[in-house]
Amino acid sequence: MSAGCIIALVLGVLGGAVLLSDFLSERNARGLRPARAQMQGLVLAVKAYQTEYSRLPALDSPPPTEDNTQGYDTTSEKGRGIIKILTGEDESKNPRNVPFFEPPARKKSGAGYTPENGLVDTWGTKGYVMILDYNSDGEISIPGHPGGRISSTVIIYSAGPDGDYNTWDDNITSWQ
Ligand SMILES: [Ca+2]
Ligand SMILES: [Ca+2]
Repeated sequence: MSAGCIIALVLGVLGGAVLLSDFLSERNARGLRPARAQMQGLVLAVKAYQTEYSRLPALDSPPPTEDNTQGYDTTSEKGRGIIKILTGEDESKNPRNVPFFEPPARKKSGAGYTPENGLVDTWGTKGYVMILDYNSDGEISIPGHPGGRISSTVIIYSAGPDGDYNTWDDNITSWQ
């Protein structure tokens, strides 16, 4: 192989790598804004539910008396249950059938909502995690930040583009 060929090959590989990293960062960035919007929509839905019914949406009655510090993943059974209350699909917990939350439609990527799979984040793999102030002290411990507390009745976070809840650098949170 001639030197020219090798240089062309190297440039081609480098060019491909640049294109790939551009593609990946664009894909990641594309998910950020809608993820934030969906999480904000959920926070507002919980607060609107609270205003309407003077309690937090809960799966059991009587409701829990301690914050669900581990959170409800919106793709898990519990998380799906909360979403159904907020969308007005669960008449027993939302007797006035108010659609507090309008879930995003399911996309080919797997992102979006179906009653069977729950709400999948904008990167198409993980759910959002919701923590609710069930002990009614107006505060919730910040996950991943020992000792940190935030004044709110609901917080939500996403695993971010990397799909890993434990890597906080890219996680999207409702409180920042
Ligand atoms: Ca609390
Ligand atoms: Ca992460």
